[in-house]
Amino acid sequence: MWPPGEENVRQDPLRSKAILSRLAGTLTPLGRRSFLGLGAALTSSLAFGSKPVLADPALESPPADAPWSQSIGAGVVDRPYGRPADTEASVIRRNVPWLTAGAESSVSFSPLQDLHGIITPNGLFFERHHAGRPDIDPAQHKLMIHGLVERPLILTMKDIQRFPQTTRIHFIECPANGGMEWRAAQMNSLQFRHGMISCAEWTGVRLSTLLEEVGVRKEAKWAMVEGADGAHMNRSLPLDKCLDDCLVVYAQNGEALRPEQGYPLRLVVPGWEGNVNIKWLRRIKLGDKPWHSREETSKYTDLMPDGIARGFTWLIDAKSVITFPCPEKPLDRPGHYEIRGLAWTGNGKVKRVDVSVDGGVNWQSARLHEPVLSKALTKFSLPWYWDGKPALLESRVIDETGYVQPTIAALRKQRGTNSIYHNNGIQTWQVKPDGSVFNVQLA
Ligand SMILES: Nc1nc2c(c(=O)[nH]1)N[C@H]1C(S)=C(S)[C@@H](COP(=O)(O)O)O[C@H]1N2
Ligand SMILES: [Mo]
Repeated sequence: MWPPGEENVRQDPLRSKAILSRLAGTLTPLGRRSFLGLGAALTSSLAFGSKPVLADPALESPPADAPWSQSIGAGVVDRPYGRPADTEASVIRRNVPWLTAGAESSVSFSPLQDLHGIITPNGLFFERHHAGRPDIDPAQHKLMIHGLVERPLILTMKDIQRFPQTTRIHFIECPANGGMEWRAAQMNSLQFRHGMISCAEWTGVRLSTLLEEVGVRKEAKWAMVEGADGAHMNRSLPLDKCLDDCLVVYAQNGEALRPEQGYPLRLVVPGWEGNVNIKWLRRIKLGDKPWHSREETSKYTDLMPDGIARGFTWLIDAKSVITFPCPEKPLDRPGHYEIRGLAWTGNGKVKRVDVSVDGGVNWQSARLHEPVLSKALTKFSLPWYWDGKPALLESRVIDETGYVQPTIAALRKQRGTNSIYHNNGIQTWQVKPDGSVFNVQLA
């Protein structure tokens, strides 16, 4: 609701001093009063433009016809599979060439700055491959389920599609998202800083249904899940999670999975780190202990300051980011804006998102946009009048378990700076007087 009630305004006295000194001399003093004052300004002027427009004679007759209004457009046969407008050609996945030795074991980041909803279009879903993208013939692809089961099985794609269908919306985030920022802000870009997250509507069969079909032996405690790519990427998953909410999917946003996302079959492990969401899924083996595969020993562990590595850190803790404004989408000029962003948590639903425009001194609750789904991206927004002065924009999510997204400083205090994965620290965007936006970290 706008204007915000008093209960929506929070202050963090610990951060006030440091931040206000950073902004010293450039910002008018902030506090509850200035936010309520801003509320009054917004409600009294609903139009976003400043001039009254009704008297303009240019608005009395229909608009002049542009070239595209003077002829017949293209027919329906030139695009049997649709694609975006040519003028949207810059809205693409991008990779960082220096990050990996080659393009086959690499990552492409989703252009979050150009996306408007909680669903990532299939062609823009981020990619992370360890041995490139295999091209698989679905007629030959099979899923083997064996190990500690009563009736080992090999299923074809046709077999799998006969089981009862389930559809759910979930995000997938690579835990390395933001992994370059443990020591300092490095990537001056929303796409490269946060683009290893995407969200889709997945359709397939519950893993629990398949496990019921093969019959889980009572000694079974773990499942090893393995891909058909050249890496045969594999991970160990506790059986409880497999039986809880994992999906074996063949469709993404209503059509067959894209090859990049694991066509013809992938595992979706809701709310857990991207790496366990095995693509090109070809085998599930049940056992009584974890496998300690490469991906859970030399990778996907977090080296703590005392030299001990945390392992099996599957959960994606609550995280959020402001997607407008951002380095790619600066502000044109002072005036009314809507701060927009995305929040998510592997722990269930997003409960609240707070937004600060002064580096975490004052916080207001943002509006959460429906639908708010479990282990899915959630959209938030907050009206903002930018007065043309420097600002430090931050968002902070609180999930339904009460977990509060930490600052990067707090994360460092706990985990040091050796980690790559699971950086869910609060993002700060610095807005300069010319409207440009920069990735910064506050001490
Ligand atoms: N078989 C297989 N599965 C895989 C991978 C892989 O290289 N091979 N990469 C993993 C990693 S590290 C991540 S973050 C997610 C990325 O999923 P996406 O490419 O659909 O975004 O897939 C996971 N599943
Ligand atoms: Mo990953």
